[in-house]
Amino acid sequence: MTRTVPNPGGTAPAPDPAGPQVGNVAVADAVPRHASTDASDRMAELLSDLRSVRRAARTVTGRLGEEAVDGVESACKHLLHRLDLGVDHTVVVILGGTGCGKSSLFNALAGMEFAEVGAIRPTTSRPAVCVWGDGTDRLLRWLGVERDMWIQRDSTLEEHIKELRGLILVDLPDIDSIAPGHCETVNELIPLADMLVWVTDPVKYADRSLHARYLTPMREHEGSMVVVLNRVDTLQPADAASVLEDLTAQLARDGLTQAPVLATSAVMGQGVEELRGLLARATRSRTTSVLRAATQLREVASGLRNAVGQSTEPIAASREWVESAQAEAVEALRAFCGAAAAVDALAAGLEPVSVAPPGMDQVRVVLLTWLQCVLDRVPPPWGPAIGHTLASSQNICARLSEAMDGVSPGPRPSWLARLMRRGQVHRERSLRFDLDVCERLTAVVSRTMTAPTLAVLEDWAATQATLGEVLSRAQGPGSRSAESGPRGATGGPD
Ligand SMILES: Nc1nc2c(ncn2[C@@H]2O[C@H](COP(=O)(O)OP(=O)(O)O)[C@@H](O)[C@H]2O)c(=O)[nH]1
Ligand SMILES: [Mg+2]
Repeated sequence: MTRTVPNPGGTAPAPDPAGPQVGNVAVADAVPRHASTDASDRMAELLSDLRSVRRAARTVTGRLGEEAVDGVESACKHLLHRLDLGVDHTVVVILGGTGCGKSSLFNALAGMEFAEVGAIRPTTSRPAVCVWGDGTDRLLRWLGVERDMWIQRDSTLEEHIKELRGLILVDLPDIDSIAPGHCETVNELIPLADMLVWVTDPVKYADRSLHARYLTPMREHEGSMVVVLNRVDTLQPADAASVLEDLTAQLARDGLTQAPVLATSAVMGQGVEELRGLLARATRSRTTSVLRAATQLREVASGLRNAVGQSTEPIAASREWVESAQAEAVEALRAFCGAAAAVDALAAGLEPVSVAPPGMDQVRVVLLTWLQCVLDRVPPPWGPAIGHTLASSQNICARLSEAMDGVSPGPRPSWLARLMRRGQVHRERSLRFDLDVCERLTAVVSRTMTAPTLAVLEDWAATQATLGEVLSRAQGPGSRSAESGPRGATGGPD
């Protein structure tokens, strides 16, 4: 009574030939302690993506301010912290509504009565943890589990204990608990879990709190989820099949089409072995934590990309319109400083010409026209970001005065040259003068307006490219979803 579970392929780790150690006990069994090539490749890819997202966030912060990247750095640090704690252990949380049998399933998997089971609800108020193997202290501290709430299963002899080595199973309070603090505890632990086992039962499987508050918003993480319909012993087999079908249809409406759905009875033992096998494979694959972290990072990258805004044109096109904005600005300044009239006068052989640097009001007009052009072309918040990097009108005025200092058409041509070459000599002089003025104006506009604008646009394009790469890699040929569908992120039923 299980939704078909595909082979995720390539996730099975290679055994460690050196005979790895847990504490001082050799673990030469089916549970390899070193990452397989697949696991280390995925880890390397994830670390590189993490670096990229942090770099993108830093670039954006430099341009748009802290608020634009709110939470990105802390989310990345959280993921790095989890990865730093190692992939040898897999944190699986059991969660769901009151009385569905979470604690009973926990005990059935643990093979002992450790979690409090109760007819009076809600019973579980603090997370109870069962650890298979050792070396988990740092992880348990990170999870915030109190010492009296965890128990260790360690044996090199008992098969069912050996196969779960590396598993950290957490029994959580109820997601629909009315008791204060229970929901908060659950919500705090969800981001820390490598895998989530959602437990429901024939009475509660359509509950809004489960579907609307948790499953639908978390559908992107379905690759790290398992859904369990517990208490099937309370139904006739035919009814159990139809409830399971109904639940599967509801999950599809939530956006979950790949997560395994199991039917269990914690008290009768039905489906418990299947669930145990699934957890064993997820733990053994040693990619479960990496894949969950990758999904979390994808969510962060996607949020950042939305905040940053998507470009509608390539950077080359942006360069083109910035160049033409520069030409317009130079033309306006040329007119404001009297150069356009002076050039005409010189061409007509008139003297003297007077050219003065543009005034503050004129520079302001040029700056505002520039900004309007920017705001028309780039989405918020990049327009204001460019505005902040442009030089002030005072600064531009000062630079223009400096640049225009000493500009002159040069000495008047001799009477002989005028006589011999007629109007040609005036045209040449006027053109030379015009070129000199335009070069001086262009140098100032380029430094104070064009270069800062392009620098921001290039940062924007680079940020988008970086985030696009991270997000497309997540869907590319090497990704979990492309290999085996999101279900592979459980690490794998194989
Ligand atoms: N018939 C039946 N009863 C169950 C099953 N699982 C749990 N229960 C009972 O349901 C009640 C609540 O169980 P508990 O594990 O505390 O649920 P939790 O609140 O989800 O942790 C207890 O009386 C259990 O004995 C099951 O699979 N079948
Ligand atoms: Mg409980």
